[in-house]
Amino acid sequence: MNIKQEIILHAKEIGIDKIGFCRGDGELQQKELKDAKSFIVILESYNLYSDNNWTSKLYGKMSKAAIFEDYHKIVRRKLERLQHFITDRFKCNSNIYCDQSPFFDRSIALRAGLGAIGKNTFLINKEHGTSTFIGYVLTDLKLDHYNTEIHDDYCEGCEKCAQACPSKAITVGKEFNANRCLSYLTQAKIVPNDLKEMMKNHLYGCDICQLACPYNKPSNKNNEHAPIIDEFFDLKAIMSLNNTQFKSSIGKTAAGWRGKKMLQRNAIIALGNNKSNESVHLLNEFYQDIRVDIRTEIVHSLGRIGSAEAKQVLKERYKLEKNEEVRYLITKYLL
Ligand code: B12
Ligand code: SF4
Ligand code: SF4
Repeated sequence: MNIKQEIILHAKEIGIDKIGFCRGDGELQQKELKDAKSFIVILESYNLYSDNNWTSKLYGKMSKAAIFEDYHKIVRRKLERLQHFITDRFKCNSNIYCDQSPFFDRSIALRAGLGAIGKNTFLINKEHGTSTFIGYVLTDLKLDHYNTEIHDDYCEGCEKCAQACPSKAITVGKEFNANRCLSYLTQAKIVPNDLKEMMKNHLYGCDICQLACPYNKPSNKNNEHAPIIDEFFDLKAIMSLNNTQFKSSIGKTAAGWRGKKMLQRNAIIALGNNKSNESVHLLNEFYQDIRVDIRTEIVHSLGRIGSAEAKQVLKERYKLEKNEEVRYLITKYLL
């Protein structure tokens, strides 16, 4: 058995979905690891589908990639096991990476023959579709064979992801516009006012272009990671979360890294997009918040709703608001 075959066999034993190999001896790789030679790349699949039924009108959505244990931890655990194996067996040095790295994960997985890049910018693996996470070991171990990059066009005239994308982040023939992607906006420090409407009720991430892709099917044999949180969240519940509740639930998922306030900001945007009297009522209730940035977002949401009820709430809040900037913002919406 050659080195590669031994590694593949071990990867199977520790439950790695897919494994590929490519050269890792470039300048950047050398900077990261002395005498770096190879990348050992893995895919961890996850399930995009659920049979959740949600009846509440005022709910927000979490990406399916963020309802279980933070994938960085899951992938790193598997990479660590792989790293132990190659260190013991081949006496080599290595580093492990997932997401936070100086490299582009999709390009490395592409080079390692794990799939092709789709119009939605995802790495598409024929067996697992797009719903995979990518991780890799960079090592000074030289391998006998490397995989071949896939050059096939897996999309072949399909444009379903571009048609489904609500923000036109994917437009056929143009570069991906990450600044418009809802996944980016739900994590962005500042969301431009004119893009808030598009965010609809997304609290963290977005799965729409993946759900549109024919390579993803409920019948794919993807990993079912045990959910820690629901895919759907009552917006009122998000606004009422305390720090302990947050840490023991969303805080443990990939949606937790930006903190509680970011999700509450997105819940306020979702209430502003809902435009019902019920959301006006909730926004008024949450206005008691001591955090100025939260009150500012509530003013934006009420202003965007713009109904007689929303304006009435703004007028009443104006009388009590002490912060000059928030008062000024209210007057702008009441003009
Ligand atoms: C910044 C970032 C984002 C940004 C921007 C994403 C983007 N598409 O550029 C935002 C916040 C929007 C984002 C969102 C998401 N992300 Co993200 N993100 C990253 C991160 C940290 C860097 C990516 C980056 O800057 N890419 C710049 C582009 C230019 O380079 P690239 O990623 O290598 O891919 C391009 C090149 O390979 C090039 N290319 C090379 N060869 C070829 C050949 C052909 C034929 C073609 C057409 C293109 C091509 O095209 C690729 C696509 O643009 C990576 C981790 C990492 N370190 O790489 C994760 C990563 C890309 N994200 C990931 C995930 C899971 C997500 C989300 C699904 C999370 C969610 N549920 O909301 C969404 C999906 C949104 C989307 N449609 O991409 C996974 C993707 C896994 C996969 N199977 O593809 C990664 C790889 C993290 C990981 N390690 O698993 N993400
Ligand atoms: S994640 Fe959502 S917003 Fe981003 S490209 Fe895909 S469909 Fe468009
Ligand atoms: S939806 Fe169609 S065009 Fe988009 S990535 Fe999937 S196969 Fe390619």
